[in-house]
Amino acid sequence: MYTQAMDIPSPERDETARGGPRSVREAEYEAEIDAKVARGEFIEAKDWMPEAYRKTLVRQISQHAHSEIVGMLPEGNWITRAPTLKRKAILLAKVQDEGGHGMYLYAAAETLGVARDDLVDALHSGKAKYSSIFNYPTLNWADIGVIGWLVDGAAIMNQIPLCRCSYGPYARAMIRICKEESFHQRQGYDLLLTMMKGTPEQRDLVQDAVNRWWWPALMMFGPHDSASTHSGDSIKWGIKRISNDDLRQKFVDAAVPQARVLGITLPDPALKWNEARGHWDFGPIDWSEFWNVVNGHGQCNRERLADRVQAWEDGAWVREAAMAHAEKQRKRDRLAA
Ligand code: FAQ
Repeated sequence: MYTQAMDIPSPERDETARGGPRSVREAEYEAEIDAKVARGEFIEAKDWMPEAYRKTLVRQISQHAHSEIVGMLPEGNWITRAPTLKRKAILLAKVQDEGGHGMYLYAAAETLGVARDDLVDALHSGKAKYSSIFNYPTLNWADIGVIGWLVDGAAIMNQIPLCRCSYGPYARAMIRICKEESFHQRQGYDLLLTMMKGTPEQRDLVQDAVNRWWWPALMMFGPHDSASTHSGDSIKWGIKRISNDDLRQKFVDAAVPQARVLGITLPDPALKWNEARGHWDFGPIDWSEFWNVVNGHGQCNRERLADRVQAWEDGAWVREAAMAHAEKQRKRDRLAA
């Protein structure tokens, strides 16, 4: 259902996927792909591609799509409690945007020959990952501003280079997504600036939210480069352009002056400008917390998945109605023809 798959049967590709020997033709194709990547050209859905390249794209794009969809939950929780009509309208638009990003990304993944139902099943059964960040709770209104500032800020830092990723459908989806994420980041920062001009209690709420979200935001960039299993291949294939640690550093360098303008303290006593490196040094990340959350044991993992499964089940009638309508339309078209 809903697949836009273009999975053209390829005995050669299937043989290699099973770990069989590479044919001379396949080695030639692979050299062609490497040359295309080196020239900065896109690989498109109908082009031949190495099976491992296709698999890594399906993994990354679908996990990215799941993150956008699960990412609607922490903020969605605050739509009914937004303090003004303006903030409610902004938050509604933002959460809808995240839903849209999930849809573009599922569609991009489908061009690689996978069905959306299978991707969604993998999320619901806990087989597929989604970003660790969405397993933290949103406890006060300032969390909404901090998600915009830090979480969307980290997302943009990671996603701008994906606009130049070697797979055309993913790169093109990222262009629009990044434009929208940029609005998300600004609305979050604006919300925080407003709260910081308010009462001492409002300023305390902002500081409390920053204290809770800072380290999880740094974890969004993925494990340390030395522990990043996929980076080597992904950088070789032009999927990832910048390593996890380099992006994390760029994010810290951008966030420190923004924190100063806001008037909050980042919860890291080791933050220090390093003149020689031309970057901000920062303290060690608690990787045991990161892996704990990634492996399903964070504060909200169970709740998030349960909410997604419930939403999927509640929406079954909509999918069935759409399919029934499409079937009726097809019959009508056949009769008319
Ligand atoms: N959380 O070898 P690497 C957003 C996994 S969207 C959970 O370094 P890779 C918008 C990784 O999958 C946020 N798992 O992996 C928004 C792999 O496991 P696997 C999502 C993580 O792929 C804002 C293993 O660790 N963004 O925020 C995480 O080369 C506000 C080894 O890692 C994207 O998905 C993590 N943080 O690099 C929405 C961007 N990090 O698959 C609502 C696209 C790593 O072998 C509100 N993705 N893992 O089982 C990427 O750029 C990359 O996939 C990375 C990870 C950088 C996330």
